[in-house]
Amino acid sequence: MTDSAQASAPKPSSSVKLVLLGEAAVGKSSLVLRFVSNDFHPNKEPTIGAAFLTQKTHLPTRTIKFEIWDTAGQERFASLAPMYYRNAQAALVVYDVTKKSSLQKARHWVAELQRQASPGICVALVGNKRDVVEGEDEQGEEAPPGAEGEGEGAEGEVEAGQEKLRQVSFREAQVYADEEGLLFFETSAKTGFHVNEVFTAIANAIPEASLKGGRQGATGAGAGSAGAGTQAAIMAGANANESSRVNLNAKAAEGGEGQGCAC
Ligand SMILES: Nc1nc2c(ncn2[C@@H]2O[C@H](COP(=O)(O)OP(=O)(O)O)[C@@H](O)[C@H]2O)c(=O)[nH]1
Ligand SMILES: [Mg+2]
Repeated sequence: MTDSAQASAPKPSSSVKLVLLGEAAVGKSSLVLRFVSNDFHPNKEPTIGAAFLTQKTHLPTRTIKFEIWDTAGQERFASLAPMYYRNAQAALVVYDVTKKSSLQKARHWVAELQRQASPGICVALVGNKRDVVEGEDEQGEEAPPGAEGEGEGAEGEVEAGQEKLRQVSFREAQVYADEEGLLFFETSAKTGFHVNEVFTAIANAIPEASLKGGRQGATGAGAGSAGAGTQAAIMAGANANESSRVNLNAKAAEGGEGQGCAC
């Protein structure tokens, strides 16, 4: 028997270093867990430092092996982030659609990437926890493309006395992503909604010229050799090589004018 993949000619394989950034508890680790293991933990413990995982995405013409650095969102780890986005070809900047402040934090990360990461980095803005607002969206106001009932009904028709859970509208984030040249998705790590799509879109958007073959992509901080689906929790600053440290003197500030990503 042959596998579903027809082994006529092996597809070229390339490694892509991808970093996840975003406020604590927006669901970065959960998105990675969904992508790598198709699993979800309702009470996921916070990431300490950063975690390294790998997963492959098969495109029609090539295989992309993502080398994923999942960073901790807490402020005390923020200064370590450059170690992880340095040399990254892709970044997921994640916010939580039920938490307005997390989009603000995402904007800061985008600005920092535009100033300090590799010029051609492909950045995707990801609004996670879509499942939480599913019921509200069905009432019309914020229904994103693809959802039923889009655009119909008056604004804000949530039942009287009921607090709206959605704090970031699809349109607001879409407009921002368009302005900055970012890919944009709303996702749910809980249900798996759009999770594979984010990674496939990134894989498709990485310019051919910046794809490296073999192991060359694994040049991140203390890049280990964790196998597919394994997790090597890196206590950033403890295990990371001294030589991997970078100058952290530039602080994130708003209004950074960077060039758009290559995607
Ligand atoms: N309802 C819902 N909860 C989520 C989703 N993604 C993550 N969570 C929960 O949000 C909390 C924080 O998730 P985690 O992945 O640790 O966030 P991180 O700090 O950004 O890595 C955990 O309790 C998760 O179970 C999602 O898509 N929907
Ligand atoms: Mg985490």
